[in-house]
Amino acid sequence: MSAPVGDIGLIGLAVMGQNLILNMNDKGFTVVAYNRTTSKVDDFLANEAKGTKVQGAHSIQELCAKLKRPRKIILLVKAGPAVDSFIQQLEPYLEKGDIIIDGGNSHYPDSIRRTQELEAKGLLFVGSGVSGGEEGARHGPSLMPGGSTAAWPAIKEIFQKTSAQVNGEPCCDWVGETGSGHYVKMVHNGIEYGDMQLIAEAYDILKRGLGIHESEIADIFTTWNKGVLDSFLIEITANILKFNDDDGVPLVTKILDKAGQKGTGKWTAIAALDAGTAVTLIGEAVFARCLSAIKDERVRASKVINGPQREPFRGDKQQFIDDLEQALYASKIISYTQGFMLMRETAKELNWNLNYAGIARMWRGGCIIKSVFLGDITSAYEKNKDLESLLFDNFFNKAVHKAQPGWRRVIAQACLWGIPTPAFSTALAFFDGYRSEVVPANLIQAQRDYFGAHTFRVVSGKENSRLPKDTDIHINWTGRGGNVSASSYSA
Ligand code: 2AM
Repeated sequence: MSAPVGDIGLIGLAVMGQNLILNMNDKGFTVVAYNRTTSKVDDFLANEAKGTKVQGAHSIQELCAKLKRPRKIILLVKAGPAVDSFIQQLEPYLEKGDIIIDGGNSHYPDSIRRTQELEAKGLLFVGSGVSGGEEGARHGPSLMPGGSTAAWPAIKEIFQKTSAQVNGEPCCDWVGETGSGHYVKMVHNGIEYGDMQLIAEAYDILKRGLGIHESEIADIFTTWNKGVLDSFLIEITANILKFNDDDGVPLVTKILDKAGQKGTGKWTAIAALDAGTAVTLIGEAVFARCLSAIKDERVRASKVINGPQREPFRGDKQQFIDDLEQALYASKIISYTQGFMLMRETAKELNWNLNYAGIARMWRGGCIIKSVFLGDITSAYEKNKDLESLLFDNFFNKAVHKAQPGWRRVIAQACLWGIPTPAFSTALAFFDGYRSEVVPANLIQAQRDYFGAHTFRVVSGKENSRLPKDTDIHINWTGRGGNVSASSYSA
């Protein structure tokens, strides 16, 4: 048998898999392709991959035999049992140090488990986020690999050449240990939910608040796309708003206002609740989709529940539009602040050494949330890799201060109009909470102690004989409840 020629193998010839193969082939790598339904291998070689260096395999054994060592095999198959099934099928043909890479939309706990299971057998596992859809896969996706750190030197060149490039830098870097690649991809998707919700709220305010037509709103977004909001999502929003149906009516106005979701935003919100981190904006973005989905109920409610009389806007329209741009920008800063807080908290819990500047760099190009803004986040973490929060970075601190007055005016006006701004508003509420030295949790602690003897601590400097320092204190608030705290009894 001839010496193996394959630099990398790929299993799963749906569109993403095919496009990623063609992309890697363009970058000079020899890819060996396999698919459960092997007729797809022949179809692919005879059509899309015709005239390329791509090789086919009709069995797992043949695939593994055609790969140079250490073998590298990317799975791009349906998340869930299919991934475990292929790992099982591959194992007998792999040797120590070979690498299985899962590029599908796996949930990160599965990637943590798979890394541990394969490492115990002397194999290496990488769970990689792949973002950018079919187009990204073909011409340069954002790649977020994490898992067995020993695998990185072997896959680095292929991954970084295959990914999107921004200013000559690849949108791919090593994320960190075990399930961190898929974790970061999940947070990326959550942030995408947030960005989309913020843009939708801005559209709603411009349309229902200021009464501006879609074609003009498109122009506003086009202008914004030249400034701090410069991003893929703003760009496509302008294009969508300009797109008319055959009768000249903006197509977007004919689309049913029920948003779908595949679940990655929800995963992020659940992960945030589990980690005890206030990722409120992504949460609101998920809930806004839930509220949109109960269209019939909303229609009934709209008949019987009145909001305020919507007064026409009498102020300076252009000033308000500029305020709205700042509101969007400030809210976006908060959303990314929260997303990075979540990653930091999880990294602490799971002992991951996350590369935050690298994560921002990976998201700068190739993916749905790509933006100029992510370049600024990269710089912030390059300056200080242990940055506690983006709001402590000089650039973002100044930006949010500058945006603050307009941000508040927009939310206040939207409230008066009765136009919902869950994402804008929760961002501002988080901002005001985060910058508060004192929050009213003292009262919550008192209530908890009053009804449940859950105890509280006293403020430093306010101690006395009844309120000792560094002690869990229970007070008999009513004279009836007794003096025993909840740690020793449950009511
Ligand atoms: P198929 O072409 O044989 O259906 C996207 O669906 C990709 O995942 C396809 O390559 C598909 O293979 C593969 N896939 C989906 N479910 C699978 C399963 N249970 N086992 C193996 N491959 C699967």
